[in-house]
Amino acid sequence: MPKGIILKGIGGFYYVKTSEGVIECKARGKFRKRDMIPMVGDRVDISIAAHDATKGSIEHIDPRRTQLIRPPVSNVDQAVIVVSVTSPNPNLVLVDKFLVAAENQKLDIILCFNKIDLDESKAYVDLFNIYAGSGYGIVGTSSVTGAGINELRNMLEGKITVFAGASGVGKSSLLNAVDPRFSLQTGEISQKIKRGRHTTRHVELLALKDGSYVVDTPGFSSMDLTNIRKEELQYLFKEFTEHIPLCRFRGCAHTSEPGCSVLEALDKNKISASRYNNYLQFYNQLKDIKEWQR
Ligand SMILES: Nc1nc2c(ncn2[C@@H]2O[C@H](COP(=O)(O)OP(=O)(O)OP(=O)(O)O)[C@@H](O)[C@H]2O)c(=O)[nH]1
Ligand SMILES: [Mg+2]
Ligand SMILES: [Zn+2]
Repeated sequence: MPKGIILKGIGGFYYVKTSEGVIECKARGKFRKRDMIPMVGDRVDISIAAHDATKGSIEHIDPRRTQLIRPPVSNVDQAVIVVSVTSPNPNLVLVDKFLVAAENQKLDIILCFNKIDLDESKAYVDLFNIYAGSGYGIVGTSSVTGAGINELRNMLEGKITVFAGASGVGKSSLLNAVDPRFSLQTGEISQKIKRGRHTTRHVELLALKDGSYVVDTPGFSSMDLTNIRKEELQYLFKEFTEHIPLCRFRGCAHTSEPGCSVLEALDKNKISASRYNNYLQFYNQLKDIKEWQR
């Protein structure tokens, strides 16, 4: 039975990439009965229709390693969080929310600082420094000059990667630079369409030549963290984790406790003030959420 991966789903049809090409498939009724709806990213077994080799049926779905809700894609390995160094200016509160959400989904994370061609004052060096201690992969790019694009492409190898970040930071432009065959809509056009009537955007896996996949997403301007418990938040700031066990008190919230190792690391600039302040801000927001409100 041919194996494949679901690239997209439209109106009850699933487009499955196999070694024989892309096959338009329906899902068997047994999935509906079991409440199992195929998702983009699913690895599947299909049967080919006897009368038409371009059509088929999904017979089996492999267990999902991961399952994102926004965007609805399974088996994602990593997220590239795109931040533009200027126009629009970086919003580090939002960036850290993206990072926390991606950590919470147990994704590998790459930080991509884009539009470095516009950054004459080299402000991106400060951004690099804020995140240098985080342990995330960091790359500086320009989809205009092509700087950093090879490096970025190498970071995608063999993985399913979701590109996320605020609107206008250059996600679609970067993907077009990584592979010009994608010809994704960028800039003004994409903005206009978003405000118009045709706001539906189908989630799609885009195949790179080497068998890697990428997913473009529409930019979002907010990120809800309220499903995260305040005690879990500390572990979603990656550079905190080595310090947490060294705090004097168990259950230390790292706000003003004596003998707090996170605060000590902040003092010694091992944790950046920007990251710490955002932790504190998110913590104070989560603190007031009751269990029943989740
Ligand atoms: N100077 C410069 N402009 C860029 C770069 N990357 C993207 N742009 C421009 O920034 C604008 C937004 O780019 P998009 O690729 O549409 O941004 P996006 O993140 O996909 O935006 P949404 O789809 O709305 O979330 C466009 O006008 C691009 O031409 C870059 O590296 N340098
Ligand atoms: Mg876009
Ligand atoms: Zn502490």
